[in-house]
Amino acid sequence: MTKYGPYPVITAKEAASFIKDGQTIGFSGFGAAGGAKAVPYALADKAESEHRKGRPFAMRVLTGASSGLAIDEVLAQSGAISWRAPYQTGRSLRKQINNQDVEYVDMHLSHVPQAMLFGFLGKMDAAVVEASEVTPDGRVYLTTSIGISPTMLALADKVIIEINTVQSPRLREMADIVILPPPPHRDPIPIAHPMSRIGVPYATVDPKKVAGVVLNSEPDTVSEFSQPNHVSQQIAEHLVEFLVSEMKAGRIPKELLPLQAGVGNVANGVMGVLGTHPDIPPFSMYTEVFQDSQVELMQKGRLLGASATSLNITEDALGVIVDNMDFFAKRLILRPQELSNHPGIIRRLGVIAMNTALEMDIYGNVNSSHVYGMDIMNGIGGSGDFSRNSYLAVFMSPSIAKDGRISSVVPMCPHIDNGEHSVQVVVTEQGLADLRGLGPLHRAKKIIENCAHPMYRDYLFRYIENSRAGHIPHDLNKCFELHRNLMETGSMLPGLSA
Ligand code: 0RQ
Repeated sequence: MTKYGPYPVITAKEAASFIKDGQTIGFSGFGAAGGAKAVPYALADKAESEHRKGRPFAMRVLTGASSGLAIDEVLAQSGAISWRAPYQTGRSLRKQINNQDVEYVDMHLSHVPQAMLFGFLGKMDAAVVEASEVTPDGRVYLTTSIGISPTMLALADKVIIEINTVQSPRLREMADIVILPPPPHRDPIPIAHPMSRIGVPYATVDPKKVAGVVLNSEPDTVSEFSQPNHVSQQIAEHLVEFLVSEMKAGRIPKELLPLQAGVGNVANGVMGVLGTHPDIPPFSMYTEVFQDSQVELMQKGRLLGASATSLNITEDALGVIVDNMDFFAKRLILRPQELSNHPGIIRRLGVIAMNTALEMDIYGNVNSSHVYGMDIMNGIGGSGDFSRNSYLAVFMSPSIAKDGRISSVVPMCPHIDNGEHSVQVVVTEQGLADLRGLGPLHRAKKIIENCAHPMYRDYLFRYIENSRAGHIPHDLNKCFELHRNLMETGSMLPGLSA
């Protein structure tokens, strides 16, 4: 048998044979970065073969956040997932979740490692983790993401390491790994700056638990974001104007504060615009995922340093980092997600959080995850970790979707990820509403006037006028009328299109 140090080299199929129906399996990866890529395919084949024989085979699947195609598409399509946490973005899995074929637990991402450690998610039977190296004494050098891998390696009964030969061993230079002990044994976390390092560049596994090493050479497959369109451009301009005026007023220090930017096309576009604006000084980021637009900003000296848990970047952008590692390793830190998204650190550093909403209501509650309050899109992700604890929480969204058939400003959100208490600024391409210090009615007027699309403003104003008075005026017969119309006719205001 071939060996990798003291560990047997096994095939992905052999690795899959260790995994049984009903088990809880953790896979490395945060977004498409650093995910296990060989064993999931073998597990999909195993599931299909078992199902053909009339035998059940489905796993409870945990990852750091969403995954690459291997899990939320391939494994899902083969019916190999029965339960999934804490986040996903796959079309196939989304459909299965909304059909109740897969049980889905949508979680704050900073909670996941500690929920595992506290035993809140049950026992982990096996972990499949991508690495660039595992040493005989159990040091595991991770690749493009850290996520929950250190915790999985510590807790899983059995471990399979996918050694990825195309991932640069120099990626370890960015890793800063520590597992927080459970309460009551916690001390203050000594991160006082986005670039503070407090750990070691490797995760640790008990070598006796390593069932085998699978050799693999598949790169991460991160899809390209669309170029910022005029809507993201306008959102970014409103936001930059606001940040600059806050700096001038002395409410944000003139060197700015660390920024966090959410996921998706809008957030990626906004970062691109914000990073090149002449009135915004060079800044740092304390964020969750590092995206393509930030690589160039770093090279140009606009982005001074960034802490994240994942390099969710295209192959070309990763090539730029690896080819210039002496430059990037000093400016990029990858941490476990309980630290990249840690509420206490976010509050200490004064992070300005900028996340995306599917819809917001007139009082400033935000829904980022559930269409009609029922159908999952992706999940809350890290948006709650950052917003609730930030210096300033901004939510952005185009004012309309689907050619105007949907308004993203509604009377009441049928699902709320980030409540009015955690949301201070909302912005659409129409404008920005600064909600700080405003009571509910004042907030509503500002959001409708500044952020709602003109097509929907009269409806929204009429809604407030006809609502029952109270601290937060509402009409419980009508608060979901727009959503009901959308479900029944395909348009929130029937007959309306942009
Ligand atoms: O549908 O895909 O059919 O075209 O939703 O909308 O405008 O492309 O937005 O890609 O920026 O994603 C909130 C989903 C936005 C994302 C969300 C439809 C619209 C389109 C996507 P199509 P856009 P984006 C971590 C931060 C939660 C997690 C998070 C997300 C599709 O940002 O998942 O914030 N966020 N993590 O047509 C029905 C509405 C709609 C709607 C838009 N009101 N109803 N459909 N769409 N509005 C923290 C970090 O540090 C990273």
